[in-house]
Amino acid sequence: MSTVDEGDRLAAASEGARAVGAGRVGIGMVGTAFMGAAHSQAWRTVNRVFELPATARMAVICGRDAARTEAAAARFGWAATETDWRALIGRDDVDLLDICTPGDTHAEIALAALAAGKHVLCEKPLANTVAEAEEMAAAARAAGTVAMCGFTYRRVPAVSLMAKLVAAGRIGRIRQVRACYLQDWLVDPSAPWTWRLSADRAGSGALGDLGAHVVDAVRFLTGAEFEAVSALTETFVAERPLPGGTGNAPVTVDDAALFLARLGGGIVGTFEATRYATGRKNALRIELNGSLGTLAFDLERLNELEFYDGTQPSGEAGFRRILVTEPDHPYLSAWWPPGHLLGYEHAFTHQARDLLAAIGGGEPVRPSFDDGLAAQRVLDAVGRSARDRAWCPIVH
Ligand code: SOE
Repeated sequence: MSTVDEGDRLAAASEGARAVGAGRVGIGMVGTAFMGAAHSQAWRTVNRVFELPATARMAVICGRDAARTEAAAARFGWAATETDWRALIGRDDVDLLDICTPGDTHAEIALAALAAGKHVLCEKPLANTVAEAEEMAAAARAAGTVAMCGFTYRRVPAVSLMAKLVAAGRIGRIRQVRACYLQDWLVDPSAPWTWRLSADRAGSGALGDLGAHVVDAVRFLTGAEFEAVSALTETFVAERPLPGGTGNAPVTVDDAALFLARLGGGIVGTFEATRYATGRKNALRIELNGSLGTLAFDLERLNELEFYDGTQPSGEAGFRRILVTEPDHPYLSAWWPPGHLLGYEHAFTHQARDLLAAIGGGEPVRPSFDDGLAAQRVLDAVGRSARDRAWCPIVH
């Protein structure tokens, strides 16, 4: 561990020590990869940006490999390390379990944390099956602690603004939804196998990884539940090389999922999640067509929202681009002056903000584990519909 890293780590620990008694919330995070890094950035930043009734203390990070976890602790600013997540459950310096692990471990960790009276932040999708998600949601309701599912895109300011405009009736009654999440990191057949390509580990492929975000965002924006779906899925590359060149492993999940849906309120929609949209790197796109107008968002232009106000005189109507960086836009008053733009990571800091506000100030927390369960039911129905080549109803 380098001196600088040790310095970061001591700074984190001393900051946490200062916070003891000042509404401190000890965080114990399981996972050291991409989501572990993103969540660490959020915990490190949140109290430096937002005035909150609670302060996050980055108490302990947990990973199976001791050396890699030590390196992550030094790099990300965690005060301690563990190699068994069960140790976090028993630590009295951990008030919140932050689960950043593959989907096959979410239920076991979350249930143990809730039973121990901890708050929980669980990465999406909530679980790999509806049964697991039902158990987790019931445990969260019984525990009475704060339990959030990490659908961070609700907290991109432009998406939050989109929800506010819908709720204010600015596009009237929603008729159609058009939503997709397009990536292309598997287009190269030589891209190595990962746990995300195993149904046992990940539950599903693009559907659960990317489609879950689409489902949650549409539930959040419309306030409507998915009622029935008709789907198809495809796996384009059936096996991939194992890292280290020790042979190949089968791909047992979808590479792409496409589905039609009926939602409450008479809404109809078309949906897509794929890792084969060559050239599209991280394009979560949502368009809502209403009786009075349209709103459209693209994650690859995440500071912008397109708005067509159909109430304007036809000679003046047209799509306008709202640059969502004004201080009265959601979360923006804490950041930079208009036009100075936010990024992917800021939604994670907003997620941490809302968690601390819920823990320290009793603010309601969404998306809850019940939201995670609702999304899981849609994912499950899409999988069954694709398998059975038939419409599949969804019972919530
Ligand atoms: C997939 O590549 C992924 O990392 C998702 O797992 C995340 O949820 C999404 O935010 C970015 O893309």
